[in-house]
Amino acid sequence: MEAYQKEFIELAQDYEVLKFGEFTLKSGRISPYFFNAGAFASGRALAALGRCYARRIVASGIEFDVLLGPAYKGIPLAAVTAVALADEHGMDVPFAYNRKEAKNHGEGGVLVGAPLEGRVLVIDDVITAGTAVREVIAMIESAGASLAGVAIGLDRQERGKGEQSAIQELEQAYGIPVMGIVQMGHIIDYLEARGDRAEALEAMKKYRSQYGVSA
Ligand code: OMP
Repeated sequence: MEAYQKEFIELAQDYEVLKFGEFTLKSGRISPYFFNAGAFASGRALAALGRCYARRIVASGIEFDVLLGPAYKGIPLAAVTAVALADEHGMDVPFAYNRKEAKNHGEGGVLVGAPLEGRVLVIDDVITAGTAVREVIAMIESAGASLAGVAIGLDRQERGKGEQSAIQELEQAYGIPVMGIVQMGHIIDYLEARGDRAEALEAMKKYRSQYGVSA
């Protein structure tokens, strides 16, 4: 595990973004953990979060023309990532986001910020079954742009419709990389290394054997 990945898990715990217990997911699965990116709710947390996304993106070597933050949770994530790319990596990249409902006055439309042109890198929080991200991909295609990849905070490494993870399905369907700052396996490794939270660790392993994929 890289230093920024450990930092990310610790940050998520400090801000109670990462919680252990019993949670019903959008997919209907009952999960022993939940990642609520909305709880990164202070200036220090957001600054650190932006640095983690930026490091993951730069480490991947992906080429793209514009960052897109899907409403709602993706918007601050893409904004802080754009700031960190500029401050820490000298990359000044265009930034855009969407509204959930089209505005029919003023500048109008659903897209705000830089024009959605060329290769679009989507910044979002979590992918479980991939439903949310597929909606964003449709929006990019209808704007006439192309998808370069997706950067997320957590890859839950869960099976989608078939045997593969939702992320593997997306990567194959669109021929793009989907990169998580951390994966569920990193959280398990982290808990194991610390040697505490034995109950949460057991529940995570059980959940992984039920819904998880190996890679
Ligand atoms: P999919 O659309 O199934 O990929 O689920 C992704 C969405 O589920 C996220 O954008 C969240 O709204 C929500 N979610 C979390 O935020 N954190 C989790 O740990 C799990 C989920 C989830 O419901 O699967």
